[in-house]
Amino acid sequence: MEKDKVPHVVILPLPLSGHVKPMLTLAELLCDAGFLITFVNSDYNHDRLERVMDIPAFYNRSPGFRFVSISDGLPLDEPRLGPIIFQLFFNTRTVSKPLFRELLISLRQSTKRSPPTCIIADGLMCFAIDVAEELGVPIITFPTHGSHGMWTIMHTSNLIEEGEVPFQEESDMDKPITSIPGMESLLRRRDLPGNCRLEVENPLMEFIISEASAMKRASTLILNTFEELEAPIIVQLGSFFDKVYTIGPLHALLKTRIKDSSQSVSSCGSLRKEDSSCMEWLNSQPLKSVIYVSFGSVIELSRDQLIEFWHGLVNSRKPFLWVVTQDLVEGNEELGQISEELEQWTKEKGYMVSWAPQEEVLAHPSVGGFLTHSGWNSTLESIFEGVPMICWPQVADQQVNGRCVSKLWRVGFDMKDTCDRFIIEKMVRDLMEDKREEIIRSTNEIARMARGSVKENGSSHCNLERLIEDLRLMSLTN
Ligand SMILES: *[C@@H]1O[C@H](CO)[C@@H](O)[C@H](O)[C@H]1NC(C)=O
Ligand SMILES: CC(=O)N[C@H]1CO[C@H](CO)[C@@H](O)[C@@H]1O
Repeated sequence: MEKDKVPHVVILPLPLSGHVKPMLTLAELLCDAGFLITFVNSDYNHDRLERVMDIPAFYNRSPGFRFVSISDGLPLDEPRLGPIIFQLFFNTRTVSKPLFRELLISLRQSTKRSPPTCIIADGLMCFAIDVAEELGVPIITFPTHGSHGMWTIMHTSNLIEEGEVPFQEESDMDKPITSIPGMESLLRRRDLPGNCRLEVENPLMEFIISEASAMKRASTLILNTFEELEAPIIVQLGSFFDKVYTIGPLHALLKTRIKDSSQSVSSCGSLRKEDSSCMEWLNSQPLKSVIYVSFGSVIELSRDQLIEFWHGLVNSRKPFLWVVTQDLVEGNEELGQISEELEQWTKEKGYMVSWAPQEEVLAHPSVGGFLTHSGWNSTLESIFEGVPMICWPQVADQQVNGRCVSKLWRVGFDMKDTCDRFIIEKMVRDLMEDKREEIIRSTNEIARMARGSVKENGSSHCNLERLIEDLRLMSLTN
């Protein structure tokens, strides 16, 4: 291949860890295919990545890979969680866009590496489409949601036109939603993305609607899902995009394609230091006895909510492994006095860590259930490992994911809009024993399909091959 014909893919995630992780995984897979990769981090995330991984050693193993970073417009010492994340969204257009444009121009002029031949950008970073069009570089959009979440978000403006949104939060939250084609009998008001509970004039609504509409200007779509899980909606998405590549679960595809994936950079993609001591604790627990609890990286709980979860878990009398991040409680509110009972049980039957190696935890034979915020990436990991879920969705696509988990795929129960120790206790008991029968068969069946999809000749495996071929062609015709 001539030097100037090497595919060079510029990858631009939304600077939040749930989005960075799947993008990094894709970047590694493409690098493994012999492509040059420029991965565009925010300064904040890059700084955190440097703390958890040895980047020079990684460059040695993957000479085609380079990280660069640009500002996201927020102060470097401000944690990216809670409401400040909305500011981060808006900043992408004002702060990140001109920086990204400059970056692309300099990459083109660089004599060290061949010029970019394609951009892959997060579905919430549509400013990149403007830049790509202006500079004549092909662009692919990769919203890191599942297909159902994505399809729902794409219909936000239809929901408003049809008068289904907005609604009062106290109003009938179980009213069915009918104006999303292909999902007529699935969603209720309470299952719509968190932002649908806002006023239509809210800047966040405006942001979501315009991103969803801009995304369609990219002719190619990548999704971290697999055909067997969401086929009917994937077909519908095909009417908006020339090409749709479903290549998930990406973390599993990476493991099947790259021999030594323990060395992979995406294993550091959660951008937090993992506490592996919980693996030993899990070794000492009975088969499928443990409920694993994690609310991901951007959700904050009030003190009361944390206490409800804690009581519910303890009262269920099941051993639990709980990820309690330093900033899990809103504004780092003091927990104050904790009852003797909670402390005692937690000491005997619980284990808390500040961050867990989630993929390994879910794969551990002692883990029998997952209490999750239903972020897409956690949902996929749990599906892949055949671990049934209790969903406590809070924002964005999480509400849709929770509905799919409970109603469509029947791989868990949805606890949305409640946070009460009695309900939590009952749900944990249902999941771990009383109603496990109802869901375990479909959980195993869907896990089997997920595994099949990433194997040789599996749907996601083949789709990645096609994507790689397509990216090669792009670099030749560009
Ligand atoms: C994949 O498909 C090809 C062609 O049909 C076949 O030769 C090969 O054995 C298959 N591989 C596996 C692992 O099934
Ligand atoms: C495959 C993957 O992306 N996994 C990550 C999903 O996000 C959680 C929370 O940020 C991480 O812990 C997982 O490793």
